[in-house]
Amino acid sequence: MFRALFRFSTLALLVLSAHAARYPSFGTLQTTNSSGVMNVVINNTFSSINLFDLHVQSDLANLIEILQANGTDIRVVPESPLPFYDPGLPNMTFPVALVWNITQLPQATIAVIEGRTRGFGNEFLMSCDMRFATTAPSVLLAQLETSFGLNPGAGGGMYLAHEIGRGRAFEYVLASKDIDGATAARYGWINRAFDTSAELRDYVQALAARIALFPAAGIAGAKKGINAVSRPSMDVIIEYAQDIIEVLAETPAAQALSEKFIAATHNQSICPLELNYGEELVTLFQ
Ligand SMILES: *[C@@H]1O[C@H](CO)[C@@H](O)[C@H](O)[C@H]1NC(C)=O
Ligand SMILES: *[C@@H]1O[C@H](CO)[C@@H](O)[C@H](O)[C@H]1NC(C)=O
Ligand SMILES: *[C@@H]1O[C@H](CO)[C@@H](O)[C@H](O)[C@H]1NC(C)=O
Ligand SMILES: *[C@@H]1O[C@H](CO)[C@@H](O)[C@H](O)[C@H]1NC(C)=O
Ligand SMILES: *[C@@H]1O[C@H](CO)[C@@H](O)[C@H](O)[C@H]1NC(C)=O
Ligand SMILES: CC(=O)N[C@H]1CO[C@H](CO)[C@@H](O)[C@@H]1O
Repeated sequence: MFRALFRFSTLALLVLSAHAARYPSFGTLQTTNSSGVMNVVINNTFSSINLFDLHVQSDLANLIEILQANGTDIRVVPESPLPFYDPGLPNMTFPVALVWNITQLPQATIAVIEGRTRGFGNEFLMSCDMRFATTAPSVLLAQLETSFGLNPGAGGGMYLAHEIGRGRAFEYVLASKDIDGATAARYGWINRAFDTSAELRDYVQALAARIALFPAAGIAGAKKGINAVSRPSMDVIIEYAQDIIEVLAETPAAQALSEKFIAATHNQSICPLELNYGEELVTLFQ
């Protein structure tokens, strides 16, 4: 059983799924585990920018199912395409249910960030218990939906309001600004930013190993209490994030902006607009 942690990175590779999975498996996650610590690396080879897309969501949903059962083997179930609404939480859409489920895993979750993580990617980071990054220029975080005529539909703005405060949440969410690792650490968006990858990895592995020493029940119990006072409720996320984005997504303004973005980034491939969205987004409005 995994008492502690799994670690996410925007780095590295390959995968495996030893279990018969409920959703299709795409091999976007590489997991290794020992001594109660599981490392999970997200490497989405279906996307040149490691997009948090349906492939990653499908693989993560399968992993969540294993972790919810505390690492025990799961039953064999037929593969099915991703549903729009989550079958187990029918008033939540699949991605919203996915990040909601991550918040309440019994294990401690630690996100390790070494690249750009925006939009739903940032909502995923906020759903983890802790976040660590480097101060490298490649680290840029953003909750950028407003620039698409949308709102953060999985509750990212709500989590940020709690982590960085109301005024800063408005500044970064409404202006869809990028934040670098050092500033993110100063504001509380992430726990800490390290100067090098080696320091980052050493710190997180030591933290994980330490947490993994302790009995699982205490970790799960402590998480429930912290969640109760720091995480928006399911109803608040549904009513004030998910329901709003569903309406906004249908508006001509939002659809036009998405189409413009897809065209300008050649369907989200590596280009200045993707890499440096916070600075470059103004070109979409010229
Ligand atoms: C992701 O996986 C691909 C294919 O296996 C590999 O070439 C690439 O190096 C991996 N990326 C990282 C950052 O490890
Ligand atoms: C997994 O472990 C946690 C913490 O000990 C416990 O609350 C939960 O009921 C367990 N889940 C299953 C499916 O056994
Ligand atoms: C979320 O967890 C519930 C159980 O609480 C499960 O029924 C559902 O399939 C899970 N969904 C995802 C996307 O992990
Ligand atoms: C969503 O469904 C859950 C049960 O899974 C229920 O507790 C909650 O009240 C529902 N919320 C909304 C806003 O429909
Ligand atoms: C963009 O790429 C995705 C795969 O990442 C593909 O499913 C989709 O059809 C592409 N869209 C366009 C407009 O090329
Ligand atoms: C969930 C998971 O990946 N569990 C693996 C942990 O590592 C052992 C071997 O070290 C595997 O047998 C488990 O399947």
